[in-house]
Amino acid sequence: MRRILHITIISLCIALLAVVSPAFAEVEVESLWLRESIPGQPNGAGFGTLRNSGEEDVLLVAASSSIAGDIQIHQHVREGEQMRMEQMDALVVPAGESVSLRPGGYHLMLMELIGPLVIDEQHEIILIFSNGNEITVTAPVKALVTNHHGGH
Ligand SMILES: [Cu+2]
Repeated sequence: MRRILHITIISLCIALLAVVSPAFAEVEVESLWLRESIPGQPNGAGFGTLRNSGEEDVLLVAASSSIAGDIQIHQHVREGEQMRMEQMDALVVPAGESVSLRPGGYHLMLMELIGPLVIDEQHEIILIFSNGNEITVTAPVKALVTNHHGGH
């Protein structure tokens, strides 16, 4: 009797584990926002956090929006004294980790904007991941606020 109960409990545990651990990676997009357009700049930029709660690495492979002719994935790379933007084929979001897209780092580059990005407007951005996830996010336009350290 005791033995049967024991086996039942083990079976239950295995069943629970199967439910709790997803078989494939899960990606979430958090607080995606777009930078207010700078006059004379035909391109825009998007920032936010990509979170991977799954057990496998996932790559952001593409993005699109009706407000831009194309969206590229960019990073900033240092070249001597200067920072320069470089297009990436994909951005890796490691298993169980999150990756931040922020000014001066990784970002979405909105090419050929159909119009300027105005504060408080919202635009839909579609993010496509290597695991087949296609996530549509409504991103607000915000002013670019730089961090002031000291300022004296
Ligand atoms: Cu860029």
